[in-house]
Amino acid sequence: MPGLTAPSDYNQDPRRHPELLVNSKEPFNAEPHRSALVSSYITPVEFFYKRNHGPVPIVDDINKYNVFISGLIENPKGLYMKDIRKLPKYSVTATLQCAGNRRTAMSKTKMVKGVGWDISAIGNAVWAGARLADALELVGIPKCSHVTPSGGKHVEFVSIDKCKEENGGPYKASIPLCQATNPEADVLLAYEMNGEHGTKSAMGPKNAMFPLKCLIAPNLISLYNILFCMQKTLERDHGYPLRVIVPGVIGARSVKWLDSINIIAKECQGFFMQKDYKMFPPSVNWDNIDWSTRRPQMDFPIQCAIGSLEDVNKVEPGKVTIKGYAVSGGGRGIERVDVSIDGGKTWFEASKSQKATNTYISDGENSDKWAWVLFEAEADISRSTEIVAKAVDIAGNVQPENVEVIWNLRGILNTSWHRVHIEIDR
Ligand code: MTE
Ligand code: MO
Repeated sequence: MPGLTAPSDYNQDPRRHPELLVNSKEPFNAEPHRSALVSSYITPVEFFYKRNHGPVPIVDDINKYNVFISGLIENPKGLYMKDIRKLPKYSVTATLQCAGNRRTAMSKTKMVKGVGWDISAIGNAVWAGARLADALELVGIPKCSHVTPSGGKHVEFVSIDKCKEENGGPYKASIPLCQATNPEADVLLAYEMNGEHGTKSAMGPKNAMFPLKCLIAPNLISLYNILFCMQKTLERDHGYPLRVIVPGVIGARSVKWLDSINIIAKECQGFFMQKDYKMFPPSVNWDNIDWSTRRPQMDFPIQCAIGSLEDVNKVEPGKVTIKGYAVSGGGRGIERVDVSIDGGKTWFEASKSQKATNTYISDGENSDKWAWVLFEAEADISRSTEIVAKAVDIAGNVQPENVEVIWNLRGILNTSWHRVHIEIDR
């Protein structure tokens, strides 16, 4: 692939914030602390969870980089970064959530396979880029198409990273053509995240600029960026130079380091679509699993979690702040968040907010229907107890009470009521 290469080892992976909780080093999988996650409506890039399946690709020459669009269309075409940046720019505030979020809690019921995550394999960012629907128009596919004249019904995104699960092949996924070409679905070819300046070069241990960038104050970093790399870009971990963002859908479909787009008749047959990220019933185990019986998971279900309290927090008797996030898939907003301080016997409603705390959010922002809400409640606690949160979305969908009833062998979509035990320190 011109302009973009995929290393076979992790020596050239970027440096990451030392406070991230690392769940796997190679490939790099890490999440922020709960309290850091819920302290801002927009998740700062350095604290945004990172979920890689292989070494992070490297851009050798951004001018040579292009995305080749082909398959069941008349005129295949390569789009260079300059072509994509020429298309109208949209900013979409969208929550990205890994299907494996809260897996560690599910594995306590019974062992599951997969990277362990606490509640922070999720983040809310302002993604900016071109609409996929506009890019597909450049190759002759009209808006809101269900099928191309030659029978294309799905849009496949192919990366270049080397993934063990694909036997060293690239990560890939697809979405239906009607979603890809529907401007209202807000699917983006994103080249910016939170209006930040990404670190473009390989920042391995050998890179001399690293200590400088890491140690100097944030405003000096901005100055460095303004002087040396004017253009805002994604960070390498999040897909530099270009990634797909599919709002309202599990993170696995938002392919990073986009290399090519294929218009295909049947959904993508890659590992991550067909042999992973599918929701099985609790009765299915590794001996009787038949992957073909289930569809690839797309929209994520209603979810919420408390971030201001760790499990088994020791607190002083008195006021406790219960703060967290709530989000639903498919653009369904949050209707309310219920909180209980007696293990779920009685409930009261938390206040919720979607107010931007950052100034750049007003810059061309178009919608927050894909974004989480933060909720907050205060309660007087006098004895050790279990604090619980559960959300309801605008379609009236609720979360399951217990994790046992949704247990599945891959440990995905743990959306059970979120509980934290707190103990009174006397
Ligand atoms: N795209 C590529 N090319 N390689 C990957 O490993 N991981 C996917 C998705 N896109 C992945 C990818 C998964 S499972 C998730 S949850 C999100 O990217 C994570 O995005 P982030 O690392 O920017 O948070
Ligand atoms: Mo994921």
